[in-house]
Amino acid sequence: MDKRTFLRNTALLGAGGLLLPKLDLLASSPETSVADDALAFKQNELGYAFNALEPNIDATTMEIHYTKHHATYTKNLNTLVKDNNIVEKDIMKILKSISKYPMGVRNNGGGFHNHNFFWEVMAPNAGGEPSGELAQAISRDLGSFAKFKEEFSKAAATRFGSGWAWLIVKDKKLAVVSTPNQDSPLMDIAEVKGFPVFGIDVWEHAYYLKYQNRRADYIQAFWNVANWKKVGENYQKALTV
Ligand code: MN3
Repeated sequence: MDKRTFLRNTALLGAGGLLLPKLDLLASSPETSVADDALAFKQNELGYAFNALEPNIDATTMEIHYTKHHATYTKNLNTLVKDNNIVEKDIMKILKSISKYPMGVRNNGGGFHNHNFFWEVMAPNAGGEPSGELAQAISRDLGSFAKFKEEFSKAAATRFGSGWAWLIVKDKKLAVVSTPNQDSPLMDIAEVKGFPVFGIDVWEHAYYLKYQNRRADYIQAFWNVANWKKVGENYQKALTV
């Protein structure tokens, strides 16, 4: 029996009143909650260590970003889903009709989905340039890889306050956009709607510990961790939706 199964079983026993008070306390602590397995929305596992993107993104930033910021959006979303009796389990469907949901779902559902997406478009030993159909599409729709980098970097640098810059597919073509706060181009309220294939978080929590106010330096370093393999897969997927 693994730890989680043991704790779930003890929690279930606790619900039946069969446990000693000491174990009952254990079962009610947050990290051993019986509800954990039943949560509607979960953080994707990080596919690499917190320090794997050093020196471009430091380990402490990654750890706090994943275990605190992203974890909080996820926890809040699950609470909102429960409190508002939201039955939809597909986050993309929720985002596509976000105007019908409370503002908290827009903020936390966006934060939940954007970060799951973000962890995957970064990788250790990555960077360089995309290849294949993605590379061809970038040249076709955005001029060249160099022009795309310039346009995307500018969108990220000039997003006032907190938000994201994105490479999206709209009407089968690539475009660069940015969104405020935790909004996603998938949302029906987005200024320009599309399917995101690449993106950068430009909230200060994504870079402040290492780069302080130098957002431009963070954006420049971000190109060194761009996971073009995953972005290429996202692009293929985007063409089918
Ligand atoms: Mn963030």
